[in-house]
Amino acid sequence: MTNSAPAIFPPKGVGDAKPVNQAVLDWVQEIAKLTEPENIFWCDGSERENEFLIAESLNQDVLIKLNQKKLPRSYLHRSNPNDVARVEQFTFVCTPTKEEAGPTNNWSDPGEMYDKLRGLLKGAMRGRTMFVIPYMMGPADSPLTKVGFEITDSKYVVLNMRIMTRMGEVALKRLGNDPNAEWNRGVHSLLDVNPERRFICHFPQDNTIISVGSGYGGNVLLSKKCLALRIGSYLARKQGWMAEHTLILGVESPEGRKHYVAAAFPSACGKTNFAMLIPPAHFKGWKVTTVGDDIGWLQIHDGRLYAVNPENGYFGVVPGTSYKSNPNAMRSIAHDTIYTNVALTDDGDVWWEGKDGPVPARAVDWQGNDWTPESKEKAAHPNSRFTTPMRNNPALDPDIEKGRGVPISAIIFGGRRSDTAPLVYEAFDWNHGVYLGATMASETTAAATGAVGRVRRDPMAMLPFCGYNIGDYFQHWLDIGKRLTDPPLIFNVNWFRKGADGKFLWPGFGENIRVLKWIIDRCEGHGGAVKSPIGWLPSPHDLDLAELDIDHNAVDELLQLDHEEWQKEIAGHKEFFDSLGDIVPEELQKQRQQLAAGFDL
Ligand code: GTP
Ligand code: SPV
Ligand code: MN
Repeated sequence: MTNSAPAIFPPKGVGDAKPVNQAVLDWVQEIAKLTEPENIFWCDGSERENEFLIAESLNQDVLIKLNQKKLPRSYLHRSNPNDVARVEQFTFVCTPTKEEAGPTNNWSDPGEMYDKLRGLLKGAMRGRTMFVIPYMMGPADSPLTKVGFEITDSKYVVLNMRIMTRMGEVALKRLGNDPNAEWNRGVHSLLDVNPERRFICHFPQDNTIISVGSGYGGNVLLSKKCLALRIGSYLARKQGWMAEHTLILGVESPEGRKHYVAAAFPSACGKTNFAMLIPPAHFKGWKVTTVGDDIGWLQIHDGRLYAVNPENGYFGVVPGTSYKSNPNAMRSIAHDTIYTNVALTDDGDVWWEGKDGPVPARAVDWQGNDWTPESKEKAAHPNSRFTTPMRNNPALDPDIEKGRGVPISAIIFGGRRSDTAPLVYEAFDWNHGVYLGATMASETTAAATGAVGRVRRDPMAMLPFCGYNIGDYFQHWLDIGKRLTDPPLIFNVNWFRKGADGKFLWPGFGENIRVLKWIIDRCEGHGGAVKSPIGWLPSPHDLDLAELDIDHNAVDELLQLDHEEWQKEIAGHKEFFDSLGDIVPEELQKQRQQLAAGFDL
């Protein structure tokens, strides 16, 4: 059991990378006094340290060694079955007033929450090792870059943070010894991995995160959703930039023209896949490169938006990943990868639903039970994940370390909608685009605990990640628009529309280049479109569908607006805005009225 693992005592030179900043040292002492660990392990992210922690993890059954011939330096981790996804119901934004957190966040009074968490953390690391992880989010020379420290009692967290962030010396160097420097305080403890004692809490005013009772993903890799999005969005509004749940990709035409786009899709709705897209044969000469697959930090420079990826690795959805759907991901996860909650085969390989090749006759499922193709349970958990360094990605963009970021030509919103939302359409202008983002909806997925497949409003794919009042967040988007002289065009896509037979109408994956090309055409001022009440829609002949095996009717269906569905949709927008109350900016109410008028409502 991960939570009862005894303290580890590393050899000399490992675990003693103490930072010089006194503010950090004081804070670590304060947390140590509270949690009473057996010893403190100061992480530096070095190869030697990593080897030591992997050896310890293998000893303590935190990791299982995979077939090193097939998957060099790769390991499997099985989480507690009660702990397999983000827990939105236990995620809190603790601001002085409830209004600051807004209607879409769980709120608690900071004083009360600190008291409760201190109670839970008291003596929580007795007999155990406390790891201190210094990390940096963003390229070394970016003005957007942030430093964080995560204290944790989980080796799995340390091993993952080393992949997901720029960890160790670079972070310490960036922080320096200024006692007033800005840095994020993160505290994580597994406790007894019990959902009743599981809280993911954010204190934006203190730049502090405390997470207890989980050992999984976005709940505990505090750099990711907690810092880069929830605290990040709070800081971004204060400091005039944007922190978004968005991939960033580069797309180069055969003529050598290159654009970058940012695409905000909710969890498990296709960001990693889109960011690593490989075009089909017909699109010879087109090339897509990955800047980021999950989070973008955007700033204004000379009236344009530029984006950096604050992360250093990918924590990606495994099921459905194959050489057919995402070859770049498959190559990335062929080595130096931590797999969580996938199935294990007899020869020490990993398996999951949707992988290439034959289904194994037997395997051990994600819970450690024997599995055969006849089993009712899935072999891999639907939210099983890989953690892999971004440098493993053959399609990594060369400008990943550019401090200013890459210039963004288009922002794409998208959700998982089996009906209503067409394959693609373009907003009339920035403010209309903000409306598209603010009203987007998507079917829930296994990335968070709770019902799957329920349509919910997920503004800008940030519903679970906006660290402050969503009305102020909408206004921040509108305000950013006012500062842009050359704003990106804004689009909405939906890869997931289904036909009457319940099957996806659009082939998706690599074929999404056909939609991306239309988007780029529009950015360059060519590319046909017809005006509709919801925005600019391509006609079938505006999309390059050559050599695509798709029915004409399917294309018509993908691009069609069903008036009845849209009447319901617009009612849904109103219902959502009404549920938020008077915090919705006037401009967005105006946009809604215009949209309704377009449908004679
Ligand atoms: P998070 O890491 O949770 O933020 O997810 P994500 O947005 O990066 O989603 P990801 O690319 O991992 O895709 C999630 C699931 O959707 C996987 O099972 C994919 O195989 C599937 N998927 C991705 N793109 C497409 C597509 O274009 N069409 C279809 N039908 N499925 C897709
Ligand atoms: C998401 O849920 O959007 C993820 C996975 O990217 S997690 O890191 O668990 O949040
Ligand atoms: Mn995500």
